[in-house]
Amino acid sequence: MPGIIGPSDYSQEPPRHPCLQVNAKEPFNAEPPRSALISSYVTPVDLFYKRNHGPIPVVDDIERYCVSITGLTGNPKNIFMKDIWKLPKYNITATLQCAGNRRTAMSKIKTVKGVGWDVATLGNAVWGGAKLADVLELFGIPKFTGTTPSGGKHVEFVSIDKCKEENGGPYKASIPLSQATNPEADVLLAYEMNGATLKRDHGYPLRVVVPGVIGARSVKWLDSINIIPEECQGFFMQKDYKMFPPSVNWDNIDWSTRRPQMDFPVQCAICSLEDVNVVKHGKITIKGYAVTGGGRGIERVDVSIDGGKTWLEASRYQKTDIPYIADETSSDKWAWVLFEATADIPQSAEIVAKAVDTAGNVQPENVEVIWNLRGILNTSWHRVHVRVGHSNL
Ligand SMILES: Nc1nc2c(c(=O)[nH]1)N[C@H]1C(S)=C(S)[C@@H](COP(=O)(O)O)O[C@H]1N2
Ligand SMILES: [Mo]
Repeated sequence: MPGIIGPSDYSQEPPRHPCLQVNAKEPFNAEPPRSALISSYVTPVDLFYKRNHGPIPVVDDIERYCVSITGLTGNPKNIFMKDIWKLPKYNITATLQCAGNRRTAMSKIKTVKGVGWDVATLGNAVWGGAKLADVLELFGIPKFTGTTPSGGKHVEFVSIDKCKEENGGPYKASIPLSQATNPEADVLLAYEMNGATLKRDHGYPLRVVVPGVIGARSVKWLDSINIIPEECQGFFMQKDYKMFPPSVNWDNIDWSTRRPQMDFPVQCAICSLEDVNVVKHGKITIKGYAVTGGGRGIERVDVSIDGGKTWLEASRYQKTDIPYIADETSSDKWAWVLFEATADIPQSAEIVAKAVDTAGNVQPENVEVIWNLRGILNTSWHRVHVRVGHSNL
């Protein structure tokens, strides 16, 4: 595709913040320290987790860069950045979370395959861009379309990066056409993040943002959009990012039995405490995030200081720092909630947090019951241990 190159080595990687915990270097996979997440409702771009499957693409000519749209009757058509900038611009606050968030804790039950992640493989950003529904309308697909006259039912997003899982081919994923053409689903072709031009690590010049859905479907460095009759057959849709029951292992796995994971289930984590923290006296602050998928929003967060025997409800603190946008209204739907509670702990304790979404969905109590061989969707109650001790300082 003109104007953008997918390098085959790591000699052109962008600079990164020294605070990031690097879980894999090539491809670059990193998350911030968990405490960094809770100091602002909108996650600074530098500290936003970075999840890649290949070298970061390089744009050599933004004017020639375009996305090709195929699969409609007639020829492929191109859309250039100048055309995308002309469409109505939306700012959508949405939390992007990798399906592998909290994988390390799951791997402690039994080995899983995948990059190890702590609890910070997510971030909340204000994404600026055009709605995919508007772009598709430009190409003759009306809003609220489930099937095109030629039988198109899914929208596939293809990148330019080179991934070894795709034998050196690009990263790709798809979503249903009905979601893509629904303006309320807020699927964006984003060119901004937190009011500034998208950074290379996050998909410059253009990425998809599918709110409420696991991060894997928000394809970065968009190269083409294809209207297809069946969901994308790429590796990351068919041989990865599927949730299997605990009984499935690498000898009996049949990938075709499961559908690709889309919506993110309800999740939360404590970020003000590490496991294990020693506190000087008994007063602790329990702060963290809670987020759910499908646009459902968070109803409440419960915290416990006795391992889950008794609970108190946390309060929310947030939204004081969206400087960018006055017309932003979407955050209750797609964004996380930051929560806070304080408690006196007389002795060493297990602190627990669990969230409930507006559909009444709750997190599973133990990671054992949701263990799966790829280590995705660890949404079990988050537990940290605190010891009351005397500081030597
Ligand atoms: N082209 C491309 N898009 C991609 C990926 C990728 O490796 N290549 N990784 C996906 C995954 S698994 C996640 S969780 C998010 C991460 O987005 P971020 O790096 O902007 O945080 O991007 C998704 N989109
Ligand atoms: Mo991911």
